[in-house]
Amino acid sequence: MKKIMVTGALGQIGSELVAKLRAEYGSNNVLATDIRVSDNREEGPFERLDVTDADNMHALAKDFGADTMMHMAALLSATAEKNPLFAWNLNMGGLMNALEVSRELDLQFFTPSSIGAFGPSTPKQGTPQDTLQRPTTMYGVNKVAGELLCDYYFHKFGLDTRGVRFPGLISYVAHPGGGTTDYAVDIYYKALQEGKYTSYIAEGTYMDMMYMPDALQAIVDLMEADPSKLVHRNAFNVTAMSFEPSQIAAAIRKQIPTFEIDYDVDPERQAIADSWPDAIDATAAVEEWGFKVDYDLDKMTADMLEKLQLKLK
Ligand code: AKB
Repeated sequence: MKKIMVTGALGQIGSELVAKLRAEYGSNNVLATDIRVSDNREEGPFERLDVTDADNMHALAKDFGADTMMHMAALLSATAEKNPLFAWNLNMGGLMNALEVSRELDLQFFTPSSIGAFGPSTPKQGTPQDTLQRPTTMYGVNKVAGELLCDYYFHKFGLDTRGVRFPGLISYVAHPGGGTTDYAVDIYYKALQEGKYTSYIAEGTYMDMMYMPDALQAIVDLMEADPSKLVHRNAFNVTAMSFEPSQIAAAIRKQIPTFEIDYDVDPERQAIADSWPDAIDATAAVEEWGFKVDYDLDKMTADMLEKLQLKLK
């Protein structure tokens, strides 16, 4: 049975990932850690951890008897752009510590990269797995460096590092904090609460997206994959859909016919979105470890609105 330590466990992905892993592998086999304090500790082991504190990270992983590290703690793109030095220290310092602890204790390792690892010179349509990566954001610089570091630890030390490039992730559970793709979550809340949404991303701006259940399954599937089948190890392109704001609005209108969208573009987040691909190609993930998704835009929208309605009651 696996013993998995998760950093950033109260974040957008972490909070649902911990629940999924506990359901798959048993509550006591998943140690949730975060810089914040959890209010539902009774669901399984939880420890406070600042990922820039390497000694504490090592001690927690060792005491828990971890055999797997899932390093999720990171600042997202828009927040990182507001405080680039802090982002470098947290995103790179945290990752380096997590890789070192994993090397010292021989842990299987997962960390997510992002579509943010691509830049304006990357092909925008059908973005290949292996392509130009010259991002123009601090988040993107961190993600490319992180992908390379994870590959380095695999080749140099034989560490079993694995990762995906996530697109925007959409969920009704935890709110994303400080991402560029967050509009695609906010829009569902506003649709139910106010019947209208003002988008900070311009009409016509395509970005890749995925519903959280598919993202969590992708992590589990990649970590369970036969290593002999993996040509790539880190940063597999994964995506479920690509849309622009008026298309998600149209999908919502199928459920809420009176829903309206207008635009008040935020130049900073728009510039980030413009530097990212429109639609990436996930063929390598499909071929090497059977990546698949259950949700397209309409199915996700129906589920989001149903679950969110219950949550907002
Ligand atoms: C963000 O918008 O920063 C993230 C991402 C695509 O990595 N959701």
